[in-house]
Amino acid sequence: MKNASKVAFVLVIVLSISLVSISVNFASAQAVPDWVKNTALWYGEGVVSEGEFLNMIKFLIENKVIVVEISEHIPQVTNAEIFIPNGNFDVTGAGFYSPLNLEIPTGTTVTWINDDSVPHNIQSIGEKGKVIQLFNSPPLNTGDKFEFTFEESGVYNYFCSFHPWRVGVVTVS
Ligand SMILES: [Cu+2]
Repeated sequence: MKNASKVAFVLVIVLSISLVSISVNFASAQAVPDWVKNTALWYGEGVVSEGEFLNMIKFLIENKVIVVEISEHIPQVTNAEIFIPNGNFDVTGAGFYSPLNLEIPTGTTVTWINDDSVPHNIQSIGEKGKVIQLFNSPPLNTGDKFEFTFEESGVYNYFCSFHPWRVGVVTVS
């Protein structure tokens, strides 16, 4: 029982070193030196210390008997789009931003695209519904785009200053 828990402990250590991938190079398994085998045996018998045993594991990794592959961190580039649909200008119409509440992870670049027949702009607004200088576009003619990258989580409201009844939301988490 004592030995089993030691083995479990070591497995946890090794697995936490490499969250990505571990493989054993069986081709060189016969190259495992006797001192490694003895260290494992003696560790099981309580003769050698945990430190010596872990040094032995380290030796196996450094000599590629245990192959540890750690993939490089590749930053994820995420993009999302919000369409300003045809008829968005019409206060009596249903031309809501699409999507009306965009939910995205932090680091996402959002592109607004004006698909309406008249110019619009995108103005970030604060809690009281007034324009704040966070993301603010010039007038966007039909087909024009505006983009902003959301680096911090939060709920962001915006509207079009020409058609202030059009309020949209970007939720970043
Ligand atoms: Cu507008």
